[in-house]
Order: sequence, then C-alpha cells, then structure tokens
Amino acid sequence: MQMKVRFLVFFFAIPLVLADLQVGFYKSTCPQAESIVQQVVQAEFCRDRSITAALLRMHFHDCFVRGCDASILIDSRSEKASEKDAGPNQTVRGFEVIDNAKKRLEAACPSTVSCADIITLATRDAVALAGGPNYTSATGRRDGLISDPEQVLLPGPAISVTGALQFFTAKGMALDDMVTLLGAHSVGVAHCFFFDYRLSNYEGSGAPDPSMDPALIAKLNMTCARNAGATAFLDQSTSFAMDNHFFKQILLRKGVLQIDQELALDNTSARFVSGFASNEVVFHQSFAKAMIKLGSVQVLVGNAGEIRKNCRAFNAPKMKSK
Ligand code: HEM
Ligand SMILES: *[C@@H]1O[C@H](CO)[C@@H](O)[C@H](O)[C@H]1NC(C)=O
Ligand SMILES: *[C@@H]1O[C@H](CO)[C@@H](O)[C@H](O)[C@H]1NC(C)=O
Ligand SMILES: *[C@@H]1O[C@H](CO)[C@@H](O)[C@H](O)[C@H]1NC(C)=O
Ligand SMILES: CC(=O)N[C@H]1CO[C@H](CO)[C@@H](O)[C@@H]1O
Repeated sequence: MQMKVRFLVFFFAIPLVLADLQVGFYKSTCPQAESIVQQVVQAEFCRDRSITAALLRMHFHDCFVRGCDASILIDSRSEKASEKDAGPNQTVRGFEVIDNAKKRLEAACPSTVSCADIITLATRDAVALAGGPNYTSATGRRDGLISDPEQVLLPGPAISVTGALQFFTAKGMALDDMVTLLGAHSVGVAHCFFFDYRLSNYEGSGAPDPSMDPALIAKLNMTCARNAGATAFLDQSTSFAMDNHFFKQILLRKGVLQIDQELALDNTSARFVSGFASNEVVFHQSFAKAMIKLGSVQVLVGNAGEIRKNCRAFNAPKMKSK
C-alpha cells in the first residue's frame, strides 16, 4: 500500500513540474531574492499604482515572443535593433522597476537571479498589490541570447476571438486561459490609436461600432479629441483593481478594445465571461492558474541562455583564458 501510494504521488507529481522551474529556486543561492523584488515593487506601487498594468503587459509580451526569457528588456543599439523597436512594443513600460530590482539583486547575489525571473516575480507581486490573487511563482528561468524585432508577432486589438486563440494555442493555452488572461485588461490603459476607429465610421458604415455602448462612445470621443497621445482606461469601472469588473463592463458593452468586447459577444468565449463576471473568486483562481501557465511558456532552464548582469544588455562573450 505504502509503495503504491508513493508511486502514485511520484507519478502525479510529474505534470506539476513546469519545465524544470521550481518553487523557491533561489532558496539557497539567494534567499532574499523574492523579498528584494517584492520591496522594489511595493515601493513603486505606493508611488504609482499603474505599475501593475505595466508589468502585466511586459510579462505577456516577453513570454509570447521567444518564451519568458527577458528578450523584451534588451535595449537596441545603433547597429542592432531589439524587440523594443517592434511596433507593438512601443508602449510597453516599467523597465526602470526591473532595473532597480536587478541592481539590488546584483549587490546581494551577483550573477544569480535572472531578469526573466525578475519580470515574473515582479508581475506576481504587482498583481497581489492590486487586489488580485497572490499565487506562488516557480523560478529558475534563464535569460535569452536573442532579441529581434522581426520575431515580435503579437495579436492586434481588432483581432477576432478565433484569430486571437491561434496565438494562445501556439503557446499551449486554451480558450479559457485566453479569456482569463485578457482579464489583465482589468487594469491599465490603451492609447486612442488602438480603438478610435470604433468611434466613428466603423468599417465604413458612417456610424460608430454598434457593439459599443453609446455613452462610452461619446465619452471616448471627447477623451481622444483632446490630444493625439490620449489614453483611456481599459476597465472603465475599477481601473486599478485586479477584480472582475472588467468582465461586468464588457457584458454592458463597455469594452474599450474591440477584442475585449468580442470576448463577450463571441459564443465560444461568452460563457467564460459570464462565469467570471458573476464570481470573482472563480476569476481569481483561474487567473492565478493562467498566469503560472503564461510564466512557463518556452522557458530556458539549466545551462541554456545566461544570467544577465544588466537586464538591458547581453553579457559580454566569455574570455577563453583568465
Ligand atoms: C489577444 C490578446 C491581446 C491583445 C490584442 C491586447 C492588446 C492590447 C492593447 C492594444 C493595449 C493598449 C496598449 C497601449 O495603448 O499602450 C493593451 C494593453 C494592456 N494589455 Fe493587452 N492585449 C492582449 C492580451 C493581453 C494579455 C494576455 C495580458 C496580460 C496577461 C495583457 C495585459 C495588458 C495590460 C495590463 C495593458 C495595459 C498596459 C498599460 O496600462 O500600460 N494583454 N493590450
Ligand atoms: C503574498 O504572499 C506572500 C507570501 O505569503 C507575502 O509575503 C506577501 O506579502 C503577499 N502579498 C500581498 C500583496 O498580500
Ligand atoms: C466624435 O467626434 C467626431 C469629430 O471628432 C464627430 O464627427 C463624431 O460625430 C463624434 N461622435 C460621437 C458619437 O460623438
Ligand atoms: C455560435 O454562433 C454561430 C454563428 O455565429 C452558430 O453557427 C453556432 O451554432 C453558435 N453556437 C452556439 C453554441 O451557440
Ligand atoms: C520602450 C521602448 O523602447 N519603446 C520603443 C519601441 O519602438 C519604437 C520604434 O518603433 C521606439 O521609438 C520606442 O522607444
């Protein structure tokens, strides 16, 4: 009996190991790693609550291009463009928080904690601070050696649910994961150029997008008339909280991005939307699970890649002799 139980435990434990990432990977090599990241994020959050949105989007963009390998952090140089030069990356922000955490981690435990893990841990902490679930993140990611703007293929805001799903299934995720992760649009903003085509003459109809609440059309129209770089909150109800109001809003036709509104209208995704809108606990549980999945997409582990010393640049090639 004892043997059988042990065998079963061992057997079932396998799928829980996420590609060799492990909870508490830095326990012996840098015990203060997670608390250092948490302190930096907490300090930033007190200064500016929008850091949660910035980190969530950074984490998503990192993991969907070459896996969660911090390729998004590399600065471009005059002779070599990086992911930051790609169109969709133009408005990614929050890089200073990662730099700040890295600086303190290098002082405490040099060349030990990867930039990819810093993004993952910082995002986890920022989500919890914004009232989202406080989940456990496995660590042990390594930093990638490539950052290429040509490889940034991310869905745009006018994509359909079916179209967007192809991006997610390519990363091993299902429709429920996608609807859940788009719940990250519970925080943060979008620039007018990502949604203003919905406000008038939508698809040449001479009228605004009929799927948007007319009061929201009028409001956004005023916001965007003010200046070209204007932004609107993705969740017009509770714009800084990782709660389930985003799902309630799209049921009321108050989705700012077309893809967000589509989630409520498409009959494949609509049932997940109503489920999350009516039960925040279910949304939070699903969000924790989906974020852990997101953070394990195509990770580099073991001896792959490197541990960058500066998150914005690859390490210098190793010298052959000392
Ligand atoms: C089909 C998938 C997705 C599309 C088409 C999409 C599109 C967009 C667009 C167009 C913006 C506005 C950016 C700006 O104006 O600066 C945005 C913002 C944002 N996205 Fe997504 N997104 C998707 C999935 C996700 C996922 C999976 C996450 C995270 C798990 C995420 C998190 C965010 C956050 C937090 C913001 C606000 C950023 C800020 O305030 O700086 N998005 N997204
Ligand atoms: C999340 O949980 C960790 C570990 O229990 C704790 O240290 C941290 O303060 C929690 N974060 C929030 C925002 O509650
Ligand atoms: C939005 O503003 C434009 C002008 O910038 C105007 O033509 C249009 O009628 C407005 N639409 C609504 C719904 O207010
Ligand atoms: C979903 O909508 C399509 C048409 O857009 C329809 O053919 C299909 O039967 C619907 N499925 C369900 C489950 O309602
Ligand atoms: C944050 C960042 O580096 N954004 C860059 C994205 O790419 C454009 C060029 O397309 C740069 O101008 C931005 O600085």
